[in-house]
Amino acid sequence: MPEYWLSLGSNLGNRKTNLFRALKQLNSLGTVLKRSSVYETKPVGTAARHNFLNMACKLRTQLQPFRLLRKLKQIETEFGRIRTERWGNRIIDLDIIYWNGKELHTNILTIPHHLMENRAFVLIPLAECCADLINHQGKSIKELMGKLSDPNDVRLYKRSENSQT
Ligand code: A4P
Ligand code: MG
Repeated sequence: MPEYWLSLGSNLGNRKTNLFRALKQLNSLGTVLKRSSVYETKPVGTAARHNFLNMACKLRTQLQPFRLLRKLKQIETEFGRIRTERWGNRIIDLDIIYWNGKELHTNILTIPHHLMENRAFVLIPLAECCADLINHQGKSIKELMGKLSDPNDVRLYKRSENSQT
């Protein structure tokens, strides 16, 4: 059955609640096998102004990539996400990072996610779950992390803040 690594992000409303509500929704699409801790991250790009909470998870589901993308967008819409500017503030953002070590290059969907390898807010949570995971170019998450320019923009959200309740 397909397995995906996803990145979750929120910088509007109750950010932590948004992440855990999204995880619950993801569980209805299959099984969330692993999740990282929650990280507080400085916004990347000029359009977002508030700090994000980010998390990574591993999802096993029967859905093939395009169907999964459609479901992720549905969840984002149900959360009330309104797409304004690219890279702008959002209640929830759900991105597909990896898919069974396979690649996909289309206008609608690119896997691995085209920017993930430069982004501390994606790589650091992912590394907590799977530092040894090897990407399509034979590089591990750990290796990719070594090249990050902004690792200090990501910090573990406090332990008390990290529980689900
Ligand atoms: N799309 C293509 N490939 C994928 C993929 N692998 N996963 C397409 C998900 N979507 C993919 O996405 C735009 C289009 O990308 C989708 O219609 C889909 O067909 P979107 O979610 O509508 O818009 P977006 O999220 O603003 O664009 P994008 O390019 O996904 O931005 P990112 O990369 O998600 O960046 N700073 C911090 N600290 N933390 C964050 O989480 N997020 C962003 C958004 C900017 N800055 C951030 C964070
Ligand atoms: Mg996105």
